[in-house]
Amino acid sequence: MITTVKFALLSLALAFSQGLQHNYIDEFDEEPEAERVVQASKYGSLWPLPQKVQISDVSLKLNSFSFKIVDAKGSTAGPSCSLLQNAYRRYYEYVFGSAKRLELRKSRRTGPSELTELQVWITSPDSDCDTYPSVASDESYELTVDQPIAVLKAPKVWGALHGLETFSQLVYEDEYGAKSINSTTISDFPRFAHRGILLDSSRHFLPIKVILANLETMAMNKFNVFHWHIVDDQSFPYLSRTFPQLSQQGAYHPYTHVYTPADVKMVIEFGRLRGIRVIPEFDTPGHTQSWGKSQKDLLTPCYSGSKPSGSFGPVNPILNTTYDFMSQFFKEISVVFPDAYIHLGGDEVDFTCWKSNPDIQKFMAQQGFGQDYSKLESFYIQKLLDIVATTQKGYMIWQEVFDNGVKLKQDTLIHVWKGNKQQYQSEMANVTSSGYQTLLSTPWYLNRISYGQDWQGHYEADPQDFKGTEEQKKLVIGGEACLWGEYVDATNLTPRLWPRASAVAERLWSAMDVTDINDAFNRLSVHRCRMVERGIPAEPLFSSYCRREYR
Ligand code: CP6
Repeated sequence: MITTVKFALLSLALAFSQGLQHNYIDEFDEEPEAERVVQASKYGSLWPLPQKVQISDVSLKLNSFSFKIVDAKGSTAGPSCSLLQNAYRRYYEYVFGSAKRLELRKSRRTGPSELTELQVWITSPDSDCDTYPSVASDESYELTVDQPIAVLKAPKVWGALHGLETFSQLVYEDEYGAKSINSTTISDFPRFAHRGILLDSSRHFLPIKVILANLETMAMNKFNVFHWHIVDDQSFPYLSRTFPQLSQQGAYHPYTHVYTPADVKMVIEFGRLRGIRVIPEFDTPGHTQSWGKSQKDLLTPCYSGSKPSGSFGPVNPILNTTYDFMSQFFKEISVVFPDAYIHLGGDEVDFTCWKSNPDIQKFMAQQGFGQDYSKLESFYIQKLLDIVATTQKGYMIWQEVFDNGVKLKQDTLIHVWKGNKQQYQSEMANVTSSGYQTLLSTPWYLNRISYGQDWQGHYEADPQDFKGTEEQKKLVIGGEACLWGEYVDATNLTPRLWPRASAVAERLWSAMDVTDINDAFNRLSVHRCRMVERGIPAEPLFSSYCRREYR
């Protein structure tokens, strides 16, 4: 399985020609690493690296006819747990998928050193099989591979899902396509509980197929939160049962570019079966142009001098009808999306329109806000948070809401997305010293691209790298890689995201001291080929080849 790239000379030649271009094209500010070839890691192609791994030299054969993934005897999740049965099927396919035909020809019984079974043993009295994953879910597992059986032990199904992925990553192939696995002991759990990917389905509509393929790839990388930035200024593809006119008027197309209740259900269940939470974001009061297409009076009319200009700004915070609408809307959202959290946005509110509007000016004066429009923003958010709190949901918000000093419930998650390294580090320090839990995204804006191996920068960033006490560090519950959609649709989403998001996956899952960039390159190169082999068009890290290329 370990691919040693033999074409060092070829890549040298390629790099040389790129080096020549470098003299003429200024934007190419990174030198290709001409000498870099993929080498075997002692950890094989495990990604993200488990917390504790011991791989021995003893290799065992896997035969696609005799090998089975089964429930262990004492397991609290049996044949009735379709989440697990589904996963067994999936991982059997991933382990043997490409080699079954080869083996038909030479399907002799293998010798004495064979692995015949993977037993999956859920140990906790409640397996969580029929529940939704949460931030508190136990995702740990232990895996022992030893002749003649392997045992995967996990308190809950969530750990078992991760363990199955890890098991599949241990399997490799000899030059005849026969599958082997080495005797191995692994004990594993995530460093952070919240490991997310943000996709934006407003700037471009993302077909359900693309979203599901992304969830599948997330599972291969042990991500566990799909942050669905579902609507924004440009379009409103969410089909609301309570307010169907929102997508009828606000989607790019009222039938073809919408997510129906059935679509949303499918995404949520597909995620659940992979241990992935779906957290929707309905961003207000800014980023709401598409909402205004159908909801008259929801947005603030902007003025040009003493007359309305015909354009609209953020949500109108001074009307009671606004809050009636939000109550009804978020009541629906809280039922449609089962996760305990909703992302309420609150970022990038432009005050220009509010400032131009005489009614808003009057309201500002009445409330004693002076000229401080962030007070008006806080006024709105405060009321929105009170509304959402009545739905029993927790909320996530972008950092501006914290920066503006809005009074927040203590369990609010503050999502840090702005600034340079120094700025986001001090933001993390401020948020946590106020006792709030936080999530980091700033270094992981994967919509930004540059020439060269930018995954290394994503790999090096660490959400706990800021000045603060141990208590503060504990309030960092993870991070999210963001793929904003201005320049992304179904044609380029997957290769833009993968394997660059994989770098973030390892930072969020593996131990803090897993920072060896060369070992990461070696494992990630093979992991990337594995994604390709599984039908995911993940882009290459550098000059290289995969045994089975994408087709
Ligand atoms: N849309 C929304 C966006 C962004 C944000 N919110 C964004 C800002 C800067 C960059 C990328 C995306 N497109 N609703 C900020 C959270 Cl570089």
